[in-house]
Amino acid sequence: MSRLIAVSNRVAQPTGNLKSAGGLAIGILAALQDHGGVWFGWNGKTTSGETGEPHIRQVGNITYATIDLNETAFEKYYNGFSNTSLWPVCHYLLGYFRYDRREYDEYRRVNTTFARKLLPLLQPDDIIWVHDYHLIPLASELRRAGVDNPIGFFLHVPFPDIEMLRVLPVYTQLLRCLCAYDVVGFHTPRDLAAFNEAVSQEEIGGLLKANRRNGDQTQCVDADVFPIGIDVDSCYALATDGRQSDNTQRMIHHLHDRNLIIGVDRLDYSKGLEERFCAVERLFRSYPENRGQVSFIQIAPKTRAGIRAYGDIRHALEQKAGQINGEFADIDWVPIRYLNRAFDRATLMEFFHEAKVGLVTPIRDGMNLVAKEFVAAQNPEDPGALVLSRLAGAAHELTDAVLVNPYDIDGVADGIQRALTMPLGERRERYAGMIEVLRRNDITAWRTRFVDALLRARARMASGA
Ligand code: GDG
Repeated sequence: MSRLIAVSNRVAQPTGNLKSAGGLAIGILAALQDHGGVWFGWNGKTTSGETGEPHIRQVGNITYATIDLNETAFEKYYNGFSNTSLWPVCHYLLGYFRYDRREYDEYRRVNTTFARKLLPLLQPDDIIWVHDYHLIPLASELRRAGVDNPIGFFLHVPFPDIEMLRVLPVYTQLLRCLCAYDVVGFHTPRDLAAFNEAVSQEEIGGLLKANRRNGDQTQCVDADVFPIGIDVDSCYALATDGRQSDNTQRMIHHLHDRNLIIGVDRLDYSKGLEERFCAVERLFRSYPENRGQVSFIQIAPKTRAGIRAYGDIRHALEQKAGQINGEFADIDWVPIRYLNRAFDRATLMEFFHEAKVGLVTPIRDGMNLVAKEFVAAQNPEDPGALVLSRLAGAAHELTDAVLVNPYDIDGVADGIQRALTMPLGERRERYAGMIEVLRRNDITAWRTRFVDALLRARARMASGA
């Protein structure tokens, strides 16, 4: 069996419980635990000097190979180009967009560093799977260094329409870099269509061909849809194994048999949290029967603390939660509990299991694993209902959720009310539809389909096709 080399900006700590890991790390770890392999990337430490040799650590069937990064390079590559240029463009949020050529140059340099440090670890039979927007140029760099293993790229965030992409002065370079991969994967058919549209633009078509590994070949990169999934049984087992955490017991005690609405998101402006808080406020205003009867818990661990917009949203949410609680709270009831910290995974699944409504309303999201985890953690006999943004990739699969437009505050409030009052029969039917999709497109299917595409790419190369 070929070794699978997964490469991502950040590698999760082998011994950590992934409390602060995002969806990408959850997905990669599950895929690697399934298949075995190497996980290469940044270890979360910055230094004032040059990047040293990778630190190697074996845990179970996974080899962790991690590097540190120079602090100035990190600032420009990560906080700068990756998260202040690419992230807002991919999420159609130009209010947060900024471009600086020096940051892009550093982004390219860090990708070169990744390639240089990965190179000595590679073996001829390896297949390489690169993850996300931080590392778009990595295949070009590896090819330049003579690597001819199959290399795939998976984009965890949305691929924007070409008109949005054009906001980036370097978009043609990035498209050309994407076409140095053998396989490029997206979450949804919409992302794939946007990518195909972008590369089919005439000016990029020419660049594409020139960039292929064999300059004389004109075959196109194999681009396809690989919706990321979850390990359904493990979510359910964590939710129901009877070892209820202290946090869950306390939460249930304070709930006093009220209905629980739950939201869990990294603290990110793309997750639509301000709009969501407004919708919960509107729920208590438009449907006053919920006052004293329903509690909303929002868990939002901090991320990307080095970027100002992320501090701003934190303050805005603290203010909004305070205002809503100030207006509606009673002696024995608080409408919103806003918890700005991470919980362990088992506790999250237990919270999902207890909740009557899962509230997942990003204003744009590649997929959204929380939506899937919420459904997986439900009691099949008496499941809670999912209220899901149409602008999340997950809405392509979870069509049995109560779908809402996250900008439509009244619409989301109506959606929550619908979920709160949904008859058991309808909840069961919707749950059955969603769990069927989750099982079909689970984490194993995601990994298997992508690895198979890489193996096919290798077979094509071997046959010279
Ligand atoms: C990116 C894309 C795409 C959250 N809080 C805690 C915690 N989490 C876990 C969740 C879930 C993961 O983090 C978040 O995944 P999402 O998919 O919802 O969102 P992103 O982090 O933005 O992920 C996204 C994903 O990559 C995969 O391709 O779906 O669109 O943006 O697993 O449960 N985990 C723990 N404590 C927390 O407090 N333990």
